[in-house]
Amino acid sequence: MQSVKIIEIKTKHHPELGSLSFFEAEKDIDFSVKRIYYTYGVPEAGQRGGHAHKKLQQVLFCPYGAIEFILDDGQSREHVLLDDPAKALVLGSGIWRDMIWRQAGSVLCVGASAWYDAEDYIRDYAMFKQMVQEGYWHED
Ligand code: T46
Repeated sequence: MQSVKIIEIKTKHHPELGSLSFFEAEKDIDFSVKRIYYTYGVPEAGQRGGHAHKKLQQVLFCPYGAIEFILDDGQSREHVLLDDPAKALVLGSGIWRDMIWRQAGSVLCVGASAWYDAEDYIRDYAMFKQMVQEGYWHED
């Protein structure tokens, strides 16, 4: 699916002292990170999301637990499970996302390309579908 990428986060493992994962904006992802937010304390089977973004790009990772993403570009759907701290999902604009917490206490961390802007959200699925049909995200 265009605008959806799964990347492996570079990781250094230590035989006794665990692992350290890192990624660098504008190198491992092709945008700079202007905002960081994280979601936690969600019960098992809790659902969040239910929106798409007009412009925002994000890198999402789950340092603890398991979170399922149901991604929809208006034509097809794809399920992605973030259950590995060294795996990240890079989401461009124009992707509807629903998230289901598959493990209580799972933590979702996000690096976003822009400051928070409520106007960038599309929270009405019918409107999202209409924007896809009208070519809102169409690249020439
Ligand atoms: C996304 C998924 C993965 C702010 O005031 N500032 C912020 O930076 C964010 C992200 C949210 N908020 C407010 C807006 C709402 O009043 O926090 C409240 C909860 O946000 P929302 O219902 O959008 O949360 P999720 O978990 O459904 O969605 C979030 C992001 O908003 C969204 O961009 O892609 O995580």
